Amino acid sequence: MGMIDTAGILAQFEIKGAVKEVKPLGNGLINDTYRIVTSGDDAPDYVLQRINNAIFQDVDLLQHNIEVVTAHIRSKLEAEGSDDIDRRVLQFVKARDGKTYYRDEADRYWRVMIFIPDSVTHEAVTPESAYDCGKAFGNFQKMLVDVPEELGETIPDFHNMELRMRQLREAVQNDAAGRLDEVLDIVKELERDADEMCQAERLYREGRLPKRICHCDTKVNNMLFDQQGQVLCVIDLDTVMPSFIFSDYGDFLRTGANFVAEDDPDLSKVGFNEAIFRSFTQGYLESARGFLTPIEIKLLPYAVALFPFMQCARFLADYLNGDTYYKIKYPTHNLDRTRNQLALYRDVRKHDAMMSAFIQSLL
Ligand code: GN1
Ligand code: MG
Repeated sequence: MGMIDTAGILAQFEIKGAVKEVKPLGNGLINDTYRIVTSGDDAPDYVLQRINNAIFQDVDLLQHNIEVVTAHIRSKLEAEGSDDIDRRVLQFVKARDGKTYYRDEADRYWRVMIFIPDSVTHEAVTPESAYDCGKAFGNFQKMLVDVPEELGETIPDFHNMELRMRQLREAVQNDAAGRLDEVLDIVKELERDADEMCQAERLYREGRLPKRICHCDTKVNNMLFDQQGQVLCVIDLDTVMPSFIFSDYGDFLRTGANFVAEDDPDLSKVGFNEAIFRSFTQGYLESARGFLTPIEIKLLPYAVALFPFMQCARFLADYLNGDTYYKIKYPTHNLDRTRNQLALYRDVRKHDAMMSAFIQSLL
């Protein structure tokens, strides 16, 4: 915990019980997270989190989104008579001033949630769990289709492919780290498909594609499971914002359906796992097909390609910029990530027809 005065921070929130222990939780790269173990009858454990306000610059907007979304999900669960509601949606603890976050003297932002008892996270996806993940993320979007107010973007244009190409072109122009020569072929390949990959933004401007409230960070470890392996709820709500539904569908498969991790340098192992694609898609469509428009469904294979493509452009831009955004463990880490995502993109594109046929077969 270093210099952080957890007792002082926790004193700002309306928590029950006495703090017995504070221990690090999870392996997120963006926020710092701690589990607060308490003693005392009916005192729950808590999760204390420092919000990274370098990345999420409008904490007030961010927490407002989270409050609206969790309240909406809670009311949906109540209306359908769901059991165990407190384990199916996150609950935030109010600070003394009534807000769901607290800003300390050092300009750090903190929030506290109730720790969901008997919950675990998983790091790996199997064909069996992919179906449940698809259902859960589809259901998350479904519950939020009728949120009664417009939410802001916690990172403006987060998944806007046109913006990501502009940022890459700028990085190429600047060549700040002097690395352009070794990646020219990759830049060319991305430029070749850039127009196609930017079709969502064009369709949006033409009024043919909606934005909906999405999670925008749909990794398997952003979900809580119970001890029996059933999905409890979706967590890590900082990036919940209006986006194309492709964000949740495509980004899950980018990590979940790659045979290896996104930074594996052995490109011969990178590839698109069809079994996981199939079961995730089946689960997702079971939840989501009722609200998706034909164009959203038709473009699901595009979404599967879009996210490795976008991530490739983002990693490459960061490599060219001299590694200013993503944490790296060695100097060519972002280059390995770039090549990995490009290899995945190429392999996904070989599955375009298969993906479309499979989706058609489910409808
Ligand atoms: C970042 O920190 P992490 O792994 O949850 C990034 C995602 C990228 C991902 C690539 C706010 O997420 O968009 O897909 O790295 N999040 C942000 O590993 O930029
Ligand atoms: Mg996370």
